[in-house]
Amino acid sequence: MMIDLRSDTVTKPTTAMRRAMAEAEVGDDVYGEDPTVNRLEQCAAEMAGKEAALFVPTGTMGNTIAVKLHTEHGQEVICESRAHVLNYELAMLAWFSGCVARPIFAEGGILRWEQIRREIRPLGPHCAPTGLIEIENTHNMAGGTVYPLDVIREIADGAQDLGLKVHMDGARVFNAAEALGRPVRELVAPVDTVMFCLSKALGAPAGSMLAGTKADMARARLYRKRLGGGMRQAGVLAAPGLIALAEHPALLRRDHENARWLAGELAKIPGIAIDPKKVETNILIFDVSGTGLSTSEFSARVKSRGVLFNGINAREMRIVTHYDVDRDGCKQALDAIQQVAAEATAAAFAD
Ligand code: TLP
Repeated sequence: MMIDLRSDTVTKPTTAMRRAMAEAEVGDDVYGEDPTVNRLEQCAAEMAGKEAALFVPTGTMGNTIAVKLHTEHGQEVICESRAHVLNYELAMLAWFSGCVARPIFAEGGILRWEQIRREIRPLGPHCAPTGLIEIENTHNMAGGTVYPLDVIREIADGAQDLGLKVHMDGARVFNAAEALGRPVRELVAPVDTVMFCLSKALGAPAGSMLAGTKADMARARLYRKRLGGGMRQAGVLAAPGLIALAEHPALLRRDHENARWLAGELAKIPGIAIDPKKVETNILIFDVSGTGLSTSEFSARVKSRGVLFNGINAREMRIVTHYDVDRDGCKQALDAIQQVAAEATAAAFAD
């Protein structure tokens, strides 16, 4: 059995989820007649404190629809330079919405209003105007970092004063809520739309939610159809989503504890660099270049010891903790990492 720490997307549906899928009451969701999807959308809207929510197959589709809702062709979308919307969504900003990204690098992935304000552009003879501000919470490639509430509020207030909308890519907003000890609805109250994933740390086999105003979600439904996301008897997927929302937020604390524990142990390994204080949720990003190995070599060597995780560039690797890997699994992963690093550093000295 491999210990799979590549992502929290790899979580398998629980027995309760599989049972709920088998027993789900369904209808045609394109007619709005799937009772389980309707319940999920209502439940998600309540948890997000928004008027309405829409069930979408993926986080990528949720973000794509949100960008389309708030922008016009030929505009810029401000985001952090390591944002998922910019780097991992096949240029959907451009492909579907006709926008370009205006990336800003921010320490820890957390943008501040002051940085954003400097990059906002009006329409001019040379400039494309800003159409939308996008923030990612938690920030995946910055290591699962969490937006402080006052920073979200400041960004949303500043944007509102200028008539701009804010979308939160909250793929892991439940992890942010757990880390802050605040309900999700409080974190997303200041933003216009939020997308969050059921299929990541919350453990559902598929699906994400987009939440916002009733009017925006009515338009979003049409964009979802255009993108091929009208899913008919989708209740079989919504049913595990309801369990994910009801039961799995409470499990995230354990994932965060495992991540912090792993970070503390990794920091002790010669050749590996990580600041455990920066690990706030379930994502660890650490530098293995001190071992003399490339990240692809490092992942190949841990894989041969039964552990999976990958590089995000030539020096840094990412581990994501989740409910399918308990503390014992994390210990086994740590053993493998210790062995690989020790062998590599010993070989480097022998050279
Ligand atoms: N993230 C995946 C990969 O695409 C990198 C992962 O393994 O972490 N926003 C954020 C912040 C995400 O991390 C992801 C997926 C998405 C959006 C997209 O969700 P899906 O995969 O459902 O399209």
